[in-house]
Amino acid sequence: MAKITKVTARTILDSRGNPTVEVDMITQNGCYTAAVPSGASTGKHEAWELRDGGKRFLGKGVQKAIRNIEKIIAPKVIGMDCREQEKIDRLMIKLDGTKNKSKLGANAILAVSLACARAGAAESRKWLFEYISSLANTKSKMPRPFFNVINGGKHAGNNLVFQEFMISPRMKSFAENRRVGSEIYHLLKKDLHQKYGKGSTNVGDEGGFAPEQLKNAPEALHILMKAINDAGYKGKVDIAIDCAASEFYKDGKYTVDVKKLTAPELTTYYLHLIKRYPIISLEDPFEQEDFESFSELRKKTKIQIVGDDLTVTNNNRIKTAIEKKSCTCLLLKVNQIGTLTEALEAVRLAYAHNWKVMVSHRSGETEDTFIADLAVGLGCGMIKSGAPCRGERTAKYNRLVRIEQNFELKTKILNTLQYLT
Ligand code: 2PG
Ligand code: MG
Repeated sequence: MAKITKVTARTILDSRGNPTVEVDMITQNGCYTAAVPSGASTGKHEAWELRDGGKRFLGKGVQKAIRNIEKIIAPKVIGMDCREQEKIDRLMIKLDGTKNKSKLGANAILAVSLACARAGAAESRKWLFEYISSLANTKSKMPRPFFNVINGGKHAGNNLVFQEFMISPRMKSFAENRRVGSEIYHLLKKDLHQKYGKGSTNVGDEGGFAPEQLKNAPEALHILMKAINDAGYKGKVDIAIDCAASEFYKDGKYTVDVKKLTAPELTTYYLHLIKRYPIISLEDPFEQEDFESFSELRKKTKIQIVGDDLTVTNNNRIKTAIEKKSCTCLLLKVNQIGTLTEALEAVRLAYAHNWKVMVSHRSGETEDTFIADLAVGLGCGMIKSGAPCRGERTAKYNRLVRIEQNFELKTKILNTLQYLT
């Protein structure tokens, strides 16, 4: 029995300088900590992030969430076995009793849920990723990274409507992918500086450059391709875009580079970009209620169509997207749904319908590296955690290199054992 003896919570600051929740779960053997991230381009249907309102932290305080953890959740989970992840998550869902976790707050519930998984892993003498793979019944695998190197939309104060321009190298190891990502990132910085001057290399919320001078997606893609080619990786690096289209949608039209486009016109624009650039993945190409336009685009291209604001890691929304054939990949964000158990259910549903899964950070992040282990444990093959720059982003990528090193070692030992027997 690995009994929970205490649960405490506190306010920490996220990467944007806003308050967020951190939890310590204490067992007889140790103290296990987890923190909750926060989005900017949040989907309408995401679980509820509880904020205090009022003057403190300009209304963004999380004291109510902390009180809910210490006064409502803690007394119920103390004495339970931290390895009972599902039981504890279901208990919190019941204690909350609302559809979107608006009573206790998804930020309160998730912090406990993630700390519980960490405690459970340690008490089971497992790496967190191994523990997650045992909970999810999946096979661990290193993911390939998607580095967001040019920021736009809500994450930057520039003119780019698409939120994220990502590069994804296809090298043999994660460490090599990280190196290639870093090299391209720095060459891009040099190119931007040369072409547009100093201010163009300031970074956005996720560590990618946010040049005011770039007017549209083709300009961003053009300079990105130059950096990839200059770095010597032509043909070895793919591009992914998160359009976050709900943010530039209003009254039936999408405002893209001054023009107001209908969904079919925007589809034509995407197809044009896909033809010209090595784009392999498009996330949220249309606004969050338009399942139909997603499926129209899906019919017309073979590249990956990712649901984020559309599906919000929520099985009801994912089911609709499956029925309507809107996507081929689920973006997995644990704080969109609020417990690890429900996030794993979303993965199960996605896998059962041959969707891929990409694990994702939020634009407001902490130093917590949980999602690195989550991506490995689920064996989903893809993670996006921003640029290869800024501590809260590199924390995840560096954790993945640590896992890879030890994972390799373990596989080697296993292979030797097989050889010996
Ligand atoms: C997204 C995310 C993460 P945010 O839209 O995919 O990159 O942004 O956390 O602001 O929702
Ligand atoms: Mg997104």
